[in-house]
Amino acid sequence: MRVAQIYTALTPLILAREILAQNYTNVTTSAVPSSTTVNGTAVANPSAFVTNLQLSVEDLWDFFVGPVDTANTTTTIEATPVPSSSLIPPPFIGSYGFPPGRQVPLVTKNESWSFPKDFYLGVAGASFQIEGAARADGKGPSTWDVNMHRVPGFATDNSTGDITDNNYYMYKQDIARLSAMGINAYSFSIAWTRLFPFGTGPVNELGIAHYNDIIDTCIQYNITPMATLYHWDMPALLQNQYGGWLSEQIIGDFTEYARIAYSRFGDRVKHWFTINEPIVICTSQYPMPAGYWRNFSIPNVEQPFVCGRNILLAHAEAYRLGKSIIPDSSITFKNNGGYKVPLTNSSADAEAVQRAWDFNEGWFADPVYLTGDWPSTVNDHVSSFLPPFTSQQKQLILGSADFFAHDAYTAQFYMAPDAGIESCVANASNPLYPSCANSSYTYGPAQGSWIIGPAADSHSPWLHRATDWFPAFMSYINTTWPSPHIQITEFGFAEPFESSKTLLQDILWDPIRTSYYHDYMEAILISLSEGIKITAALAWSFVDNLEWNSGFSVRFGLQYVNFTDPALERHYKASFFEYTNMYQTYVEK
Ligand code: GBH
Repeated sequence: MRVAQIYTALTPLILAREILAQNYTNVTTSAVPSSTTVNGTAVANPSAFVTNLQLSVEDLWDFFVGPVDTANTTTTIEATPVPSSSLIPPPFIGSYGFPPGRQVPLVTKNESWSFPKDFYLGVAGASFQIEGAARADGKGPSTWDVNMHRVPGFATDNSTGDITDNNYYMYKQDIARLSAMGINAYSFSIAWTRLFPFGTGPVNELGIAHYNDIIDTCIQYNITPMATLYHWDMPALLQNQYGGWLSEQIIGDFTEYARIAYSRFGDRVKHWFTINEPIVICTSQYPMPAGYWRNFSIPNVEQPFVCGRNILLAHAEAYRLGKSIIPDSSITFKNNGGYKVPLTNSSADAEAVQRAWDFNEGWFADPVYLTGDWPSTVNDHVSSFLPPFTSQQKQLILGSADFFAHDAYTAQFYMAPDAGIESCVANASNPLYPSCANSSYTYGPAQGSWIIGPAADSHSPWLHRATDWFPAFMSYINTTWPSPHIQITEFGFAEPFESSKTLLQDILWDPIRTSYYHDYMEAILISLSEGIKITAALAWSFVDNLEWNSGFSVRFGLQYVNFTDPALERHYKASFFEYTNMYQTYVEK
């Protein structure tokens, strides 16, 4: 038996022991009216009995998660200056390592390209993926803490977020290392469960103090802090009480959380993202693993859309509230998805591409940037089980963003299903239903069936270096969902086989990721030269981290971390130097 399974079996005993140990004297129990019958006689139904038992944050951990691992270092580490020997770019960055006197390939700068002076050269991370310190300082458990500990195989390598990068204690050094590389913006996420251990109710001042210091440290290093309120770490209690994003109750609780974050940090943080990638939350995090959470009997196939409805409303409420608390703020949500290329120029493939946009980006972007409502294809699908938005709700949603934020990693081909779109739309058991857009990573046979670009690590099969499509992608966003400017809030690459390399210097030379950043920065420059207002590039991620269900077996970092080394020391990879080199080469002086 795995440790997690043993623990699941033991939990009721441990909980009972804890309760006795803490001498709960005021436990009362009652039967809410509900009856069943025994031999034809009505009796109280025991499944409706309740208790007023009070649970502390620690009880919650014992109940939901059990013991967690702790890092070697559990106090905040002061930053030490980055030694200049760590800041020497590899010989192939910015020039070529040919010996003097030889012929060298032509390396020139395109003088018609530039990054504006106020362009954000940034990096991004997310609380659950980097912080660790899972039970420290009053933090409550999130759904990710629970699932990773309890659900066998939830992460392919059985990892948890207990320690990961230990950024909760190492953030000062992390920020100093970003500054030493010339980074001027840091996009981090706040763990809801650090501010509100229960998701709602009392505010944890130790959590506030932590993010206060992250923000102050950024400012000390001239790095603009950008905060995301929700990057997937749902308070476990809210998931269990009412289903998290599946209940309208989340709107009020999320808005209260946002209110505290805005009012405590808004004097220094002006850049806010309400929610990271609602598409991913609603389509791949719901339904929650069966048997671990209270079931609210919403059919599995409806859950993504129930979630989508509540997220849109919660985002819109949080946006309006943010603008009232921090008038000089810039707020939006982070949309995501790759560029969608029609496989052929047939009208059926064009329709499939449109449906793919509708059921991905358009699902959230159309309501916020265009109409206050979903695309008609999505509405056609949900109208049988969801109430339409009222005109008040539409007004609330429409315009609830100051700019367009996109996590734009890659591109993919789309085409109509073999049996046609219509027959798929009429058949709910078709695996492509309801979008009914088929997809592929390879060109069609007429183009030789080549892949769209070099593949990333096999644990991230969705990701290819397909940066050539980026300028078309940006002009699509610019014309489809007009907004004052666009930020690339995440982009990055998982170097193939990186986690099977053993030699440090070998790991640090990451050729495909390096070329990804090179080409991506050129693509942004092309978009800028076409007049598209892109104001930020935020690379994912500044350090190797916990890649959700792929655990630590896939790496997105611009810095390497050996997770078996208790010091969790960071090392710059070649790609980091290429990223900043491209910016330095092209930023207006
Ligand atoms: C980002 O999402 C996340 O915001 C970030 O936390 C994460 O670490 C980073 O990506 C790197 O993955 O495997 O075919 O089912 C990027 C968008 C959407 C990409 C879900 C992967 C799964 C596709 N992600 N998608 S598939």
